[in-house]
Amino acid sequence: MLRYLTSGESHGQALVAILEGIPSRLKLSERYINGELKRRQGGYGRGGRMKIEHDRVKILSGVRGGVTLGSPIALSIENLDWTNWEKTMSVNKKPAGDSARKVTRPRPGHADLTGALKYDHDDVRNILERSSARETAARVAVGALCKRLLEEFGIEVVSWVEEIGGCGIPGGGIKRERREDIQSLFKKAESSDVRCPDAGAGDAMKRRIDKAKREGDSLGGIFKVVALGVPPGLGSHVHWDRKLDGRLGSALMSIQAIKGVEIGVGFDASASPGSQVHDEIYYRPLKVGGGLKRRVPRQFWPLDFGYYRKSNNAGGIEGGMSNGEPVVVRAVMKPIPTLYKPLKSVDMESKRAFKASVERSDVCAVPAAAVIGESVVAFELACAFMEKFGGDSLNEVKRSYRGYLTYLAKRFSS
Ligand code: EPS
Repeated sequence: MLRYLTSGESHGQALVAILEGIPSRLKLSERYINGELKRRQGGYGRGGRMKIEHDRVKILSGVRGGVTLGSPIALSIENLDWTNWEKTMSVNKKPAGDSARKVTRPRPGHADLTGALKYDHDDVRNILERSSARETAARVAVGALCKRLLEEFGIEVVSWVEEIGGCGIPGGGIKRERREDIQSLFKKAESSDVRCPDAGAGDAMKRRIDKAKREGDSLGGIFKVVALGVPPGLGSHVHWDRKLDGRLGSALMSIQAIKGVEIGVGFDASASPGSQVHDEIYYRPLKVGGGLKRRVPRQFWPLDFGYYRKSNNAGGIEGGMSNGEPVVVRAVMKPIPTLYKPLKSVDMESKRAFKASVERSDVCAVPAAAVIGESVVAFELACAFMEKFGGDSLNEVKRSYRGYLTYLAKRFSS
């Protein structure tokens, strides 16, 4: 029910996105989206480009008077660096000589070589401009709209960084999965340069980034995304392409430089027997006193349908469906392949081996990747939510959601 496309080159005029399927009458402002764009731009270890860019969205259509119309929403984010690239990236005039800034030396770990072969380009710039992680600014703008929608239903998507270059938080940060504990970790992460809720681990990460920078190297790491307030029943067991875990995995893997995704305990599940992995099911009668009204709160949180778990190794997903517990995913980002330290490659014109260094690069972008992770998770959850409760106006979706919660409370409670 929701879909989007992005377009734009890293040093082109702008990044654009069109998102279709957001219901009408959702309050939305450019300011809200800009807040998310700013979060993505931050993070210790970013390079010179982020000093040039100050990402701001322009909503071109689909919103009137601060509310969505139900029509496709077009967004654009200007590249401020464009003024330095107008000749090189000109749409109409073929750049010549130095202004072409032709690239014939593919970087190991990038899309450069395979992209040039596949798309029949002798200038690697025609590939790297689009494969650049600059594109994620557009995805964060789209994710912001999805977050705005999910907020209406008490669903919150947060993230933090667990590890950078081997320095990490012991135990990954989560002790208990109460909403308040997760919110408090997130708050700490928001005030950290590396988006790490543990101050000691955060300092170690920064020292590690400084060292990599001195050595002309780059670093990857691990981030966690948690979605709170997700009702049971998003996604489905009935078919492979409806499974929520499959969709989240695909969305996270599609972020530039992501090499692995885990849901819940993920790869650790291999070491323990099933009796220690699966989350046992408990039931407590719904709180009395408020009757059905209490059970289906206006703000849709806390979600209480009687059943609960004392652990969340499944990461909130069983059988391809959300089970009412927090949805917990982790992703690993490889070190950025644009290095100051020369790596061996082959010049595509001369076919000679070369070892080249670059002029400008981020040393580490894991804190930014965590924000991008939130955005793609928000999009997938919003999709699954609209599939189940979808309507054309926000009120229609709310009626449907309220009806579902009422049904759960009535049908499966004592
Ligand atoms: C990127 C290279 C750098 C990063 C860029 C991603 O840009 P430049 O080549 O202009 O120095 O800063 O990331 C962004 C611009 C961004 O907004 O995140 C790459 O090659 O992927």
